[in-house]
Amino acid sequence: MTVPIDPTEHPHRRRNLLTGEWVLVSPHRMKRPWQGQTESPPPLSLPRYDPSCYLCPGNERAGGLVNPAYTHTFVFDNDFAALRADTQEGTSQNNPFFQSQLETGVCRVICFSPRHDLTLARMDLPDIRRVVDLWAEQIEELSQNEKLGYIQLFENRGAMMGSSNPHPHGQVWATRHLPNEPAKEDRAQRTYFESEGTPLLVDYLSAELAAEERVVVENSDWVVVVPYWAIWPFETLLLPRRPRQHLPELSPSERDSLAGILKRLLILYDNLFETSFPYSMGWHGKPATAGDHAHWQLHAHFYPPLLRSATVRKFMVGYEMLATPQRDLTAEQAAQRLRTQSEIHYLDR
Ligand code: H2U
Ligand code: ZN
Repeated sequence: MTVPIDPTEHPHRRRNLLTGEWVLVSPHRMKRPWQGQTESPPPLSLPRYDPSCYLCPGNERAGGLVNPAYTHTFVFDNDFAALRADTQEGTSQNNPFFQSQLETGVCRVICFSPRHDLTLARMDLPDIRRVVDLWAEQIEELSQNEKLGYIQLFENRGAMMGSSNPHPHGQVWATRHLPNEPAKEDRAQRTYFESEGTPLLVDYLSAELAAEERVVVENSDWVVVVPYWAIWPFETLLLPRRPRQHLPELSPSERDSLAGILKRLLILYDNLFETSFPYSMGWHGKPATAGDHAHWQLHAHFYPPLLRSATVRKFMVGYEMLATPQRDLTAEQAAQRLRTQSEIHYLDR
């Protein structure tokens, strides 16, 4: 006998269409008590300028270079880059047990604002638009380097996500090879496109808009959903309404509306637990290699670790590390919690 799944009661698993991997959903477990680790919340107020911050304008960095007196955004080569641009081409080791390939690349740090005390959630729309333009410029510029095959833009926000500094900043790492996550997404999107003739995430968004229950915020060009297969409690996926393969393709008005939806989403996040919400976010767009990437749809992932409050996070440990990710709160409940927050930042009320 087949029993219909009640997603609010029955343990079930959901498939991530972008990776082919499964997440276990155990909705009945939310009520279990928590006596484990709690985190310290981020400091309540920061100075506009911190003389000891290596990202503030005019300050010296760890490598000895001095930041200019920048007034909007500022990009520099990471002083402790994980990659080097000059490694010899094409060298690999093909021993069946010890396989390796030389990796070539570029690592840069992107300061979003000269203001030490701001976050994207609290920046003005024209300044967030400048960050969008800068992201697009980085993709455009680095894509022209034929040694680079994939450009990853990301932001680690908050000490809980390993950010080394509260000053608003992100990073770009560009590599010759396609990294693991974009490689899985490339395969899944290509397979879907070959059989259906339309991009996977364009059709997925239509299905989410019809279902409504996982939509968090939307505007004329963009939609944010808690994806059906979310792993992190309040994970979201930001999608353009129309087919767009990478950031440089966005029109001026799509960049403005992107700044708008980013701010709205990040305010909902901050309001959820009245804290500067930690997360890792990043953009996935088409690879920088030549060839047909019609199967690619641009999107951003937000992976926030918090679960119950500003101080209780989700741990990805035992079962997650050894078997499959698991969540208690359903994606629908998470979307509902986010959607019903005020759109006015708690610090501005
Ligand atoms: P995270 O906060 O996401 O770790 O990013 C900060 C980056 O800034 C980190 O990769 C670099 C670190 O290597 N950095 C510099 O390039 N110069 C410095 O003076 C300090 C930090
Ligand atoms: Zn600073």
